[in-house]
Amino acid sequence: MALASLVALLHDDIMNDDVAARAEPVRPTQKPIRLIDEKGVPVEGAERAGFVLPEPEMLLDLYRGMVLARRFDVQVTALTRQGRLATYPSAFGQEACEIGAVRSLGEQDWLFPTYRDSIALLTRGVPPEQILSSFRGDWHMGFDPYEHRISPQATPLATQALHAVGLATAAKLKGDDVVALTLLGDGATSEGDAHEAFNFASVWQAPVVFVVQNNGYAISVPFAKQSHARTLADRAIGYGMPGYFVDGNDVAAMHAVTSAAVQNARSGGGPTLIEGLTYRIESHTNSDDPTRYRSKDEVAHWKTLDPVARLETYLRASGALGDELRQEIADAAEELAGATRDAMNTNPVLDPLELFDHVYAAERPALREQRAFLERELAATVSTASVSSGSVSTASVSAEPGSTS
Ligand SMILES: Cc1ncc(C[n+]2csc(CCOP(=O)(O)OP(=O)(O)O)c2C)c(N)n1
Repeated sequence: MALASLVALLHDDIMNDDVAARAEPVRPTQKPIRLIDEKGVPVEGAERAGFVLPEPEMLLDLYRGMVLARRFDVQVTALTRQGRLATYPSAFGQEACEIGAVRSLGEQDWLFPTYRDSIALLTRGVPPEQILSSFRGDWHMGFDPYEHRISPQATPLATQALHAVGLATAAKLKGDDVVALTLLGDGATSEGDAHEAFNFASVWQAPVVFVVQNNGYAISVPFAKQSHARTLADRAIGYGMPGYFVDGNDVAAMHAVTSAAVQNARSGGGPTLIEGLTYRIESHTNSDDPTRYRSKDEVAHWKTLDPVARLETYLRASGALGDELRQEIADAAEELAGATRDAMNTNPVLDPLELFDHVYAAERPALREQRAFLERELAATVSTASVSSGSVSTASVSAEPGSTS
């Protein structure tokens, strides 16, 4: 066959009816989708983009989840400052993104989180001491991924998005009723892994939902220095999947949009990219000083958009949340904080060298070298620590998400 005919045939094959019939992907809205505004008032009209407020019971559940998550987050930040944990990336201010997204999953679905998403794990039922074990410096992840259907909290940016696409594609091939939801930061979308995940999720029509928490910064790098795109949700158009630009501090909107995306994935509609516009109120981790790269006014502005206060105002005004229930939820949050403190009140005996025990059945030379390197480092740390304080800190041997680059 002549080359020209072959090329023509291939062209016909590529431009088949299937491609021609593909629908225009949903285009992200100009303004972020909102259902409840920053004053706690329900939004009407175009800003809702056709989404409706979740039922009062669900809104109360989301409120409870956010109150518990915030109390946990504040407690863990305090414990980290006391030296009980080596590191903790706070999600203060991002509760609506995390809890709105996680609450849209069924028990059979999988979550692929990052280091910042501890409150998402908490909301899905992982006990505090299991969430915090790796942040204390233990070499293992602390919880059973199969029991909770949650992958390890990824520190290398965007790798978890590829894992989510892999699991979702496998589930689709096996005919399992499973959706994978992955949480990414805005900085993570600058990684090649995010591109590969978005692209192949769409090519394979994998049942996966990407939720990007755009909290304005990748450590100290502001969003404007990472992307010239209007929104990250706009990128979905290029990948041929629906994209939604959402007010990430409105848990009602986050839940409504993510639930629709999960439902769409479950019924064979393929992946969705959701961008929640939010803000990290705390520092990147306990080793970061955000005053060096953002202004007091900026932080103060975002505090006025607080996701927990917003839903509380709405629920109180609508009569769904009275004083008694509010107190009950506050008490449950205190109980959780107390249990978290108690669980962290011991110094675990950690042997960092155990890290090497379960990597290969037959240890390789490179690994032996790394073990020897760590042994030398530990010996140096022990001698410095015992000179200065007479004790060894577990903090000195743990990875820190912000310092891995
Ligand atoms: C592949 C990779 N490159 C660099 C880093 C170093 N690093 C740790 S956190 C971070 C910023 C991430 O920002 P973002 O994805 O927006 O998430 P956020 O911390 O704001 O939630 C960077 C660059 C890393 N962990 N992994």
